[in-house]
Amino acid sequence: MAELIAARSTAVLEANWRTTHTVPAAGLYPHQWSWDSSFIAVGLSRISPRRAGQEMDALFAGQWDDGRLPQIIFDPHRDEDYAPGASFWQSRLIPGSPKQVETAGLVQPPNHAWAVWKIHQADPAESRRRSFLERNYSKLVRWHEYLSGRRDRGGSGLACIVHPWESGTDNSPLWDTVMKRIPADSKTELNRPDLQHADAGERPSQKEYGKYFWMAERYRDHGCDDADADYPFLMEDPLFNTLLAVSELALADIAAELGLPGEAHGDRAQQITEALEALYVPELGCYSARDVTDGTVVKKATINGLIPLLLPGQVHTDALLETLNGPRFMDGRALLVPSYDATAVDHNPALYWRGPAWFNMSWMVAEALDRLGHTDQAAFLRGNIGRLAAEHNFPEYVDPWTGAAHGTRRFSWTAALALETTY
Ligand code: 2M8
Repeated sequence: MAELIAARSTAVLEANWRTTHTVPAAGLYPHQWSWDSSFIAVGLSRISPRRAGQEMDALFAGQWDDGRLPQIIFDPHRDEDYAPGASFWQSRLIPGSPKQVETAGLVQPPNHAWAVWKIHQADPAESRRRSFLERNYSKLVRWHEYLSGRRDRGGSGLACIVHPWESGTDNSPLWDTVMKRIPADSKTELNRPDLQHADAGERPSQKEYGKYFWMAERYRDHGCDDADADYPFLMEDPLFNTLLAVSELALADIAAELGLPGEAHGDRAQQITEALEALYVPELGCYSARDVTDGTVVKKATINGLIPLLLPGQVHTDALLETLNGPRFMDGRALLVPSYDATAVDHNPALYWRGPAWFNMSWMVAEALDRLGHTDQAAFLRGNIGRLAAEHNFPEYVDPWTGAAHGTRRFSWTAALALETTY
């Protein structure tokens, strides 16, 4: 079984490779996406550390002067095939943007330092031969400085996201309340090439897209400078900030390997972990998101709120595990972890980030369970990741209860993480 999964995963990754990087899926996602590339590179590192390094190099080529790693690096030949694309962002006109490539102005969750450290660990000799860590350490430090500096819009020590796309969990119920006050009348005409590749019932609605475009326009037209005082979407997300803390710990490991002082990274991870406490919701037994514009914490249980299980020294481990295994999530019958509270009336096991199980999330939960010594449940999730991926042609996401496939197929991070589980 493991050989079959590995062979099929490798074939998907090979087919989705485009000279310098891997696209998330041919058709629906024709450019390079930031956090996808980290997951993809972790998988690639098992079969080709060299290619994993190229994947990250291509991503860092899009870094802005302020340190940000953009959500998307555009393939100039595919501008018609995804919206909003390079012609919407016109990034070269924005001060501080890279001039060799065109990118989005937004970002995605910071799983990059974590990925770089994992790629190094997969083959340290190869990594040293190519100076992989030396090459990337200062870029990662600048990326984190951007997030901890300009993005700490609430002054709480947590980074804010400024658009649902930055969460990676685009139409998560976490954003519903704030989305209500976002206008839907963007100046740009709504163009939905995504609907040529995916069922409309499995994608965000036209109304949501109007709001997504409105926010992206406003952020772009303010020079992507994070200084727009009245900007209406400023959210502290537990998933985003957990990955920042986990990545700070990876930077501490990278610094140690390079013989550099790394205590500041450990301190920073600790500060983020402590600041996250303000996002813990005892009655849900998990973390949630905070709206920085009015200080309210959203009362909804989503997969984002369980990812803090990855934090060492997590004080709510028992409660988080109880929530994971209780009726809101696994309930003794799920094959992979649902993205949204199964007891919620609007849980929909087929709709994008509003119920289905995603392979990257279950993979991160399995990583956390392994670290906590819950190896049986980690093995259960890892086994289902590989099996469901290979059986259903590497779907973007699945029904958590039946395993039925949804979204696009031959999806790269599904393939990469299925491959990873075979090692
Ligand atoms: C989805 O997001 C993009 C926008 O970034 C989209 O819906 O068009 C999300 O699942 C996100 O997490 C992922 O990085 C991206 C590409 O796979 O697709």
